[in-house]
Amino acid sequence: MILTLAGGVGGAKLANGFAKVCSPDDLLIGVNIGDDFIHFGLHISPDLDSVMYRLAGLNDQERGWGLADESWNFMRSIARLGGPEWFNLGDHDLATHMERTRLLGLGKTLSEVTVHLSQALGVKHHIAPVSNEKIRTKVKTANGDLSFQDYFVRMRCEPEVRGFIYEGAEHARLLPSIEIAVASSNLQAIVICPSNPFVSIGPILAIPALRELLITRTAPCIAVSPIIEGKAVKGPAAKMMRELGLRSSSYTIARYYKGLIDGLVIDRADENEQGRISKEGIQTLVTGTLMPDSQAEEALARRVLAFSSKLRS
Ligand code: FO1
Repeated sequence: MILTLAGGVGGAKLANGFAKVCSPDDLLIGVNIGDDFIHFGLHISPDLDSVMYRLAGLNDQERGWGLADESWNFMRSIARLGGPEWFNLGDHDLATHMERTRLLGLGKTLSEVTVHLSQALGVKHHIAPVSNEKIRTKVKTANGDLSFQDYFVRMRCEPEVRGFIYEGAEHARLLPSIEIAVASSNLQAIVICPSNPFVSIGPILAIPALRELLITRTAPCIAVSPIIEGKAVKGPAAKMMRELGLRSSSYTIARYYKGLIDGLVIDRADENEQGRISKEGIQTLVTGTLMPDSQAEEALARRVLAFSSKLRS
């Protein structure tokens, strides 16, 4: 059994790679819910949708979020009515938020709804929110605390970050299926996908039960660096590091996860960081980590699995 922890675009890509390599019974994809928010009265779960759409082969590659072959009639009509236009909801994507909100309203949990929606889209693998309870990432900035989507979309990641609050994480119950997976003897590896450590993985690691399980883990835990040559493949991770007074590097990723990971996968471009990372007691796999297509996603998943067997022996 492999447990992957994912958020955002990089997470969805590598999760898809693992879905190509592992059978549904051997893979559990734990997904960040800190980006979730209510908009137009709808419960929107961007990271769950990114993973679900990627595994369904329906995601829009250029945007990195939402569905391909989208239309925008709803947004055009919202604009005509003077409604909020900062967060774009495609007509087909809108159905996902409507149906999720309807099912939640009937008393289903977020994990039950996620199973229902992903199976309806033909996804065979298990996609799970890391908790059925509410966790919301707040970004502390020079001009106050912002909700995640306000910071990320409305303000286009421009405000300088000072820190993060993972509201609700300290009381959130880890999803039982993830708790069982991490504690089970046939867990082969835990993989932290190349997602933003602060706003995609941070909210997951802030769940006490999961952090505890990672510290006392029996299977190797491997992270894949989302930083290559000091830059984030996508998103504000490098900018956040600089604003927090950190160097934007894979070494900073190693320090961030120190104590929770046994191995870090870094790109060939960062081979020179291998020595410093090893000094932190973290083994490294140096390989190509960019995933321009599904073949690259699958190849990286295979290399991470081989790396985990090496760490286990
Ligand atoms: N990101 C944007 O930059 N602009 C948008 O208008 C936008 C709309 C959107 C709608 C649904 C959805 O699931 C995601 C959407 N995203 C948008 C991306 C979203 O903010 C990010 O995927 C995550 O929250 C961070 O990875």
